[in-house]
Amino acid sequence: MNRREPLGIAVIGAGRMGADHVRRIDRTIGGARVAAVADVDAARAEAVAADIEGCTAHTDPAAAMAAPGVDAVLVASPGPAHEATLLAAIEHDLPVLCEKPLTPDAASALRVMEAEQALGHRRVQVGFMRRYDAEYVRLKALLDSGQLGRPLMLHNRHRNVASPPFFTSSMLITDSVAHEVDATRWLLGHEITAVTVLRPAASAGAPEGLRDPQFVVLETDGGALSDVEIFVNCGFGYQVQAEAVCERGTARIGDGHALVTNMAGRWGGTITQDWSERFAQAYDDEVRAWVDSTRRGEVTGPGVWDGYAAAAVCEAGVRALENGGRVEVDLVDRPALYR
Ligand code: ISE
Repeated sequence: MNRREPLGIAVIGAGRMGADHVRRIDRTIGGARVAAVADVDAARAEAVAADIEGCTAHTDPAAAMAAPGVDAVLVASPGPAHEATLLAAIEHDLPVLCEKPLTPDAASALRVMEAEQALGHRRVQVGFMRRYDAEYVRLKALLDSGQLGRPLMLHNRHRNVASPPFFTSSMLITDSVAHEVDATRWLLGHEITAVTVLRPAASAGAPEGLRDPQFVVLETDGGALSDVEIFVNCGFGYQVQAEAVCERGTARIGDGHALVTNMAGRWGGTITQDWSERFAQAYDDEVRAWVDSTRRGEVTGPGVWDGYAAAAVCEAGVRALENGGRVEVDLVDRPALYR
């Protein structure tokens, strides 16, 4: 790859996330261009590609990856389609940024891990974008500094205004709590060893039959507890908050108090309404960091091991949701490539 040239990216999946990443690469971050777009819906791929000079549209991810000028791949298709795209990208030794989940379950994540190990070097970054959010980065730096002492508990709240029509009760774990699973592992530097899911009465604001909200308790190999309130039809806003309780103090992020107004005898602010607004800076910095490191020939950020660990924890979480009780997480030994 000529590193003075912009990185040519094939974006796989032109839905909400894919189209947002295309816009981000085209207009917000430097050093890269969208060379190809693929989507099962040809019209959607063409509509997204039409705005970008020299960008080709495809329905087959393999054709997009083989298109002229493609040096790297950004995967934003639905989770069940990731494995085939990742295996093809690894086969062609292409650098990848893959939206979460890496794959929907631990077995398929292991197959991707085996392929990357056979290649002999890391090629895949997983899109756990909270690791790039300015507030999470500050919390991580504070915990790592040791000033607060050992972290004992992490309290997380994750609220969405409304869930999409296809959302199922297990997706509260696999699609939403997956973020807290990664944030817990990353912030604490621990692996998650067991999951318990408690189910309060379902909200009348949730679609019929959806177990919403849920209360998830994650146990870690460092002896910490991380709890997650997940409420995907809270109705009032998009909120992601975390509070670390440590031996000598606590630290909290996500209160969203950037602008506080005083008016007519009241004080207040606004609540973001979705993740593209709340995490805009994180997405920009994540894609920018991936482009920059790829142009340097390096792989940084969360990788296949992190995607696999999250998938294994979420799988245990779904079993805990369905059968009740505490479910242990069974991870394979961490291969040398990911140590
Ligand atoms: C969605 O897929 C995301 O990744 C969002 O960050 C999360 O808040 C939402 O609950 C998920 O459905």
